[in-house]
Amino acid sequence: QALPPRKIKLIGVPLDMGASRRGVDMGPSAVRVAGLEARLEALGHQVTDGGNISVAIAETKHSGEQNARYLQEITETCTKAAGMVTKALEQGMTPLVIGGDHSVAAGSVSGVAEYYRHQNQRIGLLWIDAHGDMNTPETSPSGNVHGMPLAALLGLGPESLANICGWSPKVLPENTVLIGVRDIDATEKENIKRAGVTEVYTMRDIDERGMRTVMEEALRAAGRGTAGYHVSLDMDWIDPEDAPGVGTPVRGGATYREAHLAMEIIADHGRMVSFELVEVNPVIDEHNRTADLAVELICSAFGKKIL
Ligand code: HAR
Ligand code: MN
Ligand code: MN
Ligand code: MN
Repeated sequence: QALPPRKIKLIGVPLDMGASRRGVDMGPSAVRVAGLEARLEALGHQVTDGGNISVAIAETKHSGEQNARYLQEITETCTKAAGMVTKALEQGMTPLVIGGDHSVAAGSVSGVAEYYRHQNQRIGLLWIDAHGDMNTPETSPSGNVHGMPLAALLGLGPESLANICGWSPKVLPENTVLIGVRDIDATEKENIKRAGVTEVYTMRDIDERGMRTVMEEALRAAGRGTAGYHVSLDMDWIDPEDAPGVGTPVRGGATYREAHLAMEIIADHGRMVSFELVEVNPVIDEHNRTADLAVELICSAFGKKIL
């Protein structure tokens, strides 16, 4: 049904030190329990589960600077994630990273960018999220690092995250696209401007212009001059009605069908080089239905069609 078949490398990252609400460290387990491997293999893909990256336990560590708590531990985890992602691509596999909080993206996107850099190519980035994740330690209202990974990838900081793999920035602003945002801090808004990111599609854009139009424009920008794009899907993008089990729910998100349609369009274009799904929080989920939706959306992104 889903062609062409891919070799998929599953990488779990049970990280929750980037968030203040606990529990997204159980995300990889919940998504596996929802049948990720079997459901992808039913589409004709070959899945190799690489297990979970080892992550420090918050209770055993000191949080460090309050404007970017656990930055050191998060950087260590992200560095490991980057290495695994680069290696998967070198082996001809498509990385599928399951978080964990969104700070892991500073690692996974770096790993993808590093692989393509060796081929003198750059990548695009689709950031699908209720939030901008464009804070720096200086602008963050919370000190939570999961509000900072996109700023790191664009080279605004925090420095230790920005410099994973030893270089920065990992993506250019013109190939970086925000989709579905509806909760942006005032200072964060400045950072988006400062970074030069203009491809920002808010929920209002989706309401007014429709998901189809928004996705076509988004994929064009992310794909322009790039080897392809990484998809970073924060489950809080979806309306809490359909995805209650997330770290930081925000009303007014994408509907069940809008979310599927976005993933189906990504699959149709065939230019996705890697995928990541983050912020599933089983502690506040309802009978694992957010994890189940996560698996459904991953299947759509990897080519599952209704007919
Ligand atoms: N903007 C807020 C902050 O930086 C909250 C953002 C973090 N929440 C997320 N990221 N789930 O997408 O603290
Ligand atoms: Mn298998
Ligand atoms: Mn996020
Ligand atoms: Mn978010």
